[in-house]
Amino acid sequence: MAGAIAYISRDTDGLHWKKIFETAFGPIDFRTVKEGLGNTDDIEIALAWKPAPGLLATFKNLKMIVSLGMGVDHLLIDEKLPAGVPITRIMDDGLIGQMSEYAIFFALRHHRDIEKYAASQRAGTWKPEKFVDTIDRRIGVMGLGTIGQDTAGKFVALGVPTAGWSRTQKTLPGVETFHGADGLARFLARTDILVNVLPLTRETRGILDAKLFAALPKGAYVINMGRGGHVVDDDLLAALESEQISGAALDVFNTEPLPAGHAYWAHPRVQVTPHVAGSTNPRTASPGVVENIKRVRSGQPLLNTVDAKSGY
Ligand code: NDP
Ligand code: OXD
Repeated sequence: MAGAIAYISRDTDGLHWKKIFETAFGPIDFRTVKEGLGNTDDIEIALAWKPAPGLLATFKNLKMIVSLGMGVDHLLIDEKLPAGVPITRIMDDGLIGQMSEYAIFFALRHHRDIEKYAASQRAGTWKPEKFVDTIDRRIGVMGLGTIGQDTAGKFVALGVPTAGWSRTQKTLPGVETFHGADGLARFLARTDILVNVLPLTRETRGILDAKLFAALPKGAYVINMGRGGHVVDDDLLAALESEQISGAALDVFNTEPLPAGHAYWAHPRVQVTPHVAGSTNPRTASPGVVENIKRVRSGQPLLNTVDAKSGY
């Protein structure tokens, strides 16, 4: 039998993955961190979500690390990550679609004043809000990777003026694109609803700060589905207080779970969701993982590899 596949996540039991691998490969040696990993010298492949720092370095015969999330910051923060072992990430069409749904839902909820109407309904008041033309509610997507491109494309399909910002130059149908530090101010100045879907790296940590909020038009709305580490929380709270930012939908937080008593919980213009904008779906994520296991075992180049240097 080939080397063991280890499932390293405390969030779920991994049984879906076990079944998928048995269908693809027949009987397998599948181990989980919850049930015990046994002799870790047997482990060839590690599927990981937030592994304990230093754990992967103890697997002496590891051939591939697979991030169970599309974000990989949870792996790269491990200073002892075994050098030379390739890191790949899931490429999950289902999750990508969920992320776009999340952004579209909160953008439209803001654009169509649904929260205000919910408050009016509670008060028994018939009160049409001021009409805002869709072409005057400009979307800006920060991060034009696999998720940002899908999200931006779906906003374009809705007829919303859509821009995107990335590190390197991009050309995308219907999307006004900006890139690099030089393009950021122009991107922000034309953005009424900001969707953050950047990866968390040395360069992007704390990017959603007072300076960035001030560069958006007054009353802009923020949707953060990237990582909590992108946001300077005190700056966002101050921008909400001054109404520079009119509201925010936040899925990810500097500390997760969001601590009890945190100002976001009770903020009337903040919607908190518990890191669920996109959930890994083994059905849609597994074909790429199965393919990569075949590839690593046959010495072929891997798909969806992560560049540890750039951090994504
Ligand atoms: P990708 O790696 O495919 O794309 C990243 C994008 O960010 C690229 O367009 C890249 O630019 C851009 N970027 C990176 N660094 C910078 C920088 N310094 N300045 C400007 N742009 C930059 O990522 P995905 O789209 O797959 O995922 C993005 C993130 O979404 C994940 O890392 C994760 O944090 C988050 N996520 C959150 C989930 C949730 O449930 N909330 C679920 C899944 C993911 P370029 O194209 O030029 O390289
Ligand atoms: C991911 C996530 O990175 O769930 O996939 O955040």
